[in-house]
Amino acid sequence: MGDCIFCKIIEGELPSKKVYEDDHVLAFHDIQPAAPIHVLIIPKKHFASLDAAGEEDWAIVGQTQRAAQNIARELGVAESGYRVVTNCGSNAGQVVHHLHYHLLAGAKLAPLGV
Ligand code: DGP
Repeated sequence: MGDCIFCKIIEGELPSKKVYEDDHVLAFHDIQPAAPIHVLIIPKKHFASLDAAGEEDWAIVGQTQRAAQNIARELGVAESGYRVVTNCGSNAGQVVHHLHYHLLAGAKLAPLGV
């Protein structure tokens, strides 16, 4: 989608450190890690956020979350714990408008809040 950074990463026009890829989902390390492990998991289909998901998108949203579970296991953090979160809109601090889940792990995470 036009100037979407994550679409460019999907297309290979921008580099990324991939950790997982299948026909519908891509995961790669966040360029600005907020935890020792910080992976972004995205659908290859472009839509702006969870709020922008249409009826036809719920299967791919589920596949994206399933990938998060698999990646956490692959990275060895399923037992110690991890967080999967998506920012939706300006109050949540969403900067990249292509649905993405942050997988954060590798340390005791701060509580969620304002
Ligand atoms: P959000 O605030 O939820 O929209 O988070 C966007 C995240 O995307 C942020 O943690 C930084 C990351 N990010 C932005 N541009 C790039 C990029 O070009 N490569 C990678 N790997 N991550 C990026």
